[in-house]
Amino acid sequence: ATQTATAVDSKFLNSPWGEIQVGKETLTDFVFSDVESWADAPAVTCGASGRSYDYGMTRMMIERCACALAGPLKLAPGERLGLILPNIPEFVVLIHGAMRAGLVVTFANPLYTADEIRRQFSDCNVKAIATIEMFMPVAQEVGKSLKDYKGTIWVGGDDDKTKGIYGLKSLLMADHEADLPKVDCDEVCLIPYSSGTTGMPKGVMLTHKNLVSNLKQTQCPKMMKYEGEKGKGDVLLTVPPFFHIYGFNGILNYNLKLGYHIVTMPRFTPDDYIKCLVEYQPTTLFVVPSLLAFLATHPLVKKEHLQWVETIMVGAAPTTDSMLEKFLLKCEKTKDQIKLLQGYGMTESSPVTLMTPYEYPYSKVGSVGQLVPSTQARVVSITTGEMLGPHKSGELWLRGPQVMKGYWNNEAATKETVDSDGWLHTGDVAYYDEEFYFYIVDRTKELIKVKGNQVSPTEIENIIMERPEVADVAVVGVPDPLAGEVPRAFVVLKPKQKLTDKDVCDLVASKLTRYKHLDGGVVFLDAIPRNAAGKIMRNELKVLGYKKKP
Ligand code: 4UV
Repeated sequence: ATQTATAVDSKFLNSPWGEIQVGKETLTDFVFSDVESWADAPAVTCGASGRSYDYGMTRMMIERCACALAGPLKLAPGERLGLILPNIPEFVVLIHGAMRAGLVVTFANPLYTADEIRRQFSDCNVKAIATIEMFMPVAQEVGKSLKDYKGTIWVGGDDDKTKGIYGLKSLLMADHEADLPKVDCDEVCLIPYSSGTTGMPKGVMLTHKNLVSNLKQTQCPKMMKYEGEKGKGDVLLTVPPFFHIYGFNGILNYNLKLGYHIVTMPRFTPDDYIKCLVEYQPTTLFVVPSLLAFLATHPLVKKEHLQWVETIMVGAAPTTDSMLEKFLLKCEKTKDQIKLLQGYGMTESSPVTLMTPYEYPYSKVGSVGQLVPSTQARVVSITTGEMLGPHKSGELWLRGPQVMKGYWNNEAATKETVDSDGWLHTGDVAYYDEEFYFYIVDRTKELIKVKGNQVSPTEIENIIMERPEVADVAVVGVPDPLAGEVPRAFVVLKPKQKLTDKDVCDLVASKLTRYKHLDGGVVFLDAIPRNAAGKIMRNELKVLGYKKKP
């Protein structure tokens, strides 16, 4: 049975799933509100080392962490903590400890270069960093360049007060006196970075209310029927990073709230992943399309490895019907035996706005689902600005309590992205059918998605423009069977200048993390197509780029 009833007028669509009660809880209080019911059950286990904390212990460590951040580290409410962490159990302790202390967290990909992390952490005034041994040199280097820096928290290491280093274990062991603040749900607690529709990555200000609303929306009993399932011993094996909004709110908090046992992997390798499948027998997998492709097609993955899986959620980039079919074939299971869910989201919307309901009609497998509760949509003609009817593609606009407060320190970008009526202009092209299922078909924004990771063309273009030989440059995404998309640079050289494609690729590789490298190659052109306003005509380049092999 599909839900079809929805209030539609000519201006916008409402969620067919009604409304949620937007609460006043902080994120940490909400996520752990049922913890007494499963205090002894495992909460987070590191799939690599076996290090594990149960729910009661996790909650206690969060409280102690909050006191330590306010006590010895002297971080005041509203100040920023930067995380440079892979997926490890202590991620939960640090991020919720910080939020419990009224701090604002920003997280970075640990594989970012020092430049990339410094740019983000100085932009939002990070005052302390938490990391593991492998990234201590980067953290210390970045920390030195930050104003009023208060210290580095070393997960798995010891104190070295002369260098401003605090071992997490000793912070948690000592009793710190601290008056923890009463945190208001309208306060910002997280600033993840997103390039949005254009330009460099920007800080996305998310409040407790934004993030809690989104958990309530995605766990709405009517839409998801999760009520009776909580705490029944489900196991989640997860790879998507907690330093991205999908990993943090869509996966980590989502499954902690349900009392699931979360198995983390600090690093993905096929062998380690399969070992974890066998050892932990997960009932639930939350993946990005490239990981789904691995499960569906990699010869090392056998149906026995997936025999416990009941639910699989795919999000953060487009997937195809045929990949979902291949996955079912690999499992040798029918659509009735495995729940295949898809979600569509954005950092700017905490992240989920569309999701396939529990009673999923599998004939709609190419759909990213319906509006989650308390969410409204418009599909707007790109040429006329009018609201479009079913089966007509236009820009997707969304509104709801999960939409960000705005971009940090960037009013112009905020105004361009969230209009005065509260509509988030997604920069994605979508249509909906008669039953109000949505289909994402294209992107008008510049963003490139490599294995679900955001790549800002502007960031790469700025680096290439630094070369004196270069007159103009544009970067676009080109399709890739494994990664979804990869960046390709179109370069115009100044007269009589020489530069090889290898020079350009090496330059980008020396400044940016691996997935931002120019795996789509370099194409030299006489001119970059630009419109009258000087804006790069990216679609034209895409058409050109798809035809020309580098
Ligand atoms: O800002 P961001 O990096 O955010 C995300 C968040 C994704 C999700 C998806 C499902 C969940 O359940 C969840 O918790 C989080 O990716 O990138 C936003 C852009 O990524 C593309 C689209 O262009 C967004 O504007 N995108 C995200 N999900 C999908 C997608 C999808 N299912 N299909 C196609 N494109």
